[in-house]
Amino acid sequence: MNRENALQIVKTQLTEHRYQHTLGVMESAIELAKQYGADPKKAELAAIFHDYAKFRPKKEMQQIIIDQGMNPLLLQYNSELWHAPVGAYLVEKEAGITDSEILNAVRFHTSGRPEMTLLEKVIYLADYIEPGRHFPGVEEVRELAKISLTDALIASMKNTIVFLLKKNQPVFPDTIDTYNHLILTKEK
Ligand code: DGI
Ligand code: FE
Ligand code: FE
Repeated sequence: MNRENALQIVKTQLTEHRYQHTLGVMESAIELAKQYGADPKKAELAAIFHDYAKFRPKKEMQQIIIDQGMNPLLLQYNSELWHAPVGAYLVEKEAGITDSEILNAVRFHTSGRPEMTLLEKVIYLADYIEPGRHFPGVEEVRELAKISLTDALIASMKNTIVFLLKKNQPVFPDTIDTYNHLILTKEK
């Protein structure tokens, strides 16, 4: 699928604001892919589709999580987490994307997972640093992304975890596991 077709499909699923965010993620993902040796075409498609399910009704997402045998723990945590795994499922079913690397980049773009692939890391980070993001700490992560994919990823996960802790929100185990794995496997 080419960029134009993909964009046309996601545009029907998103608000204008979220569509602009998607274009930003696309731009950042292609740049990071080229810089760190991931496939820029896969990065482009994964970025375009990463938030595909963002505006699906909660009830629909809940049902998909149950019916498709996804991690039942998801249902106990913030529903903001659901659009990632549900998105991977719907992007395959409705948009006909079959590439498992792209689908996994969509699936793990919110929580991450230990042993993330290069493409998954690129999409996770691009989602965090795309030009439309303005939260505190993002500029430092943008600078780190020029030097080290791992360090930038650790910084973005750390910011996200701290953000959740400050709001007294639970942190999904995959998020913590990913953070721990990155720290434990980081070369000293
Ligand atoms: O969909 P986006 O807004 O572009 O970004 P995202 O897919 O990274 O979603 C992040 C949202 O999910 C953010 O509002 C925080 C919320 N969230 C809730 N629990 C967790 C979580 N995010 C992560 N990474 N880990 C959690 O445990
Ligand atoms: Fe998202
Ligand atoms: Fe996003």
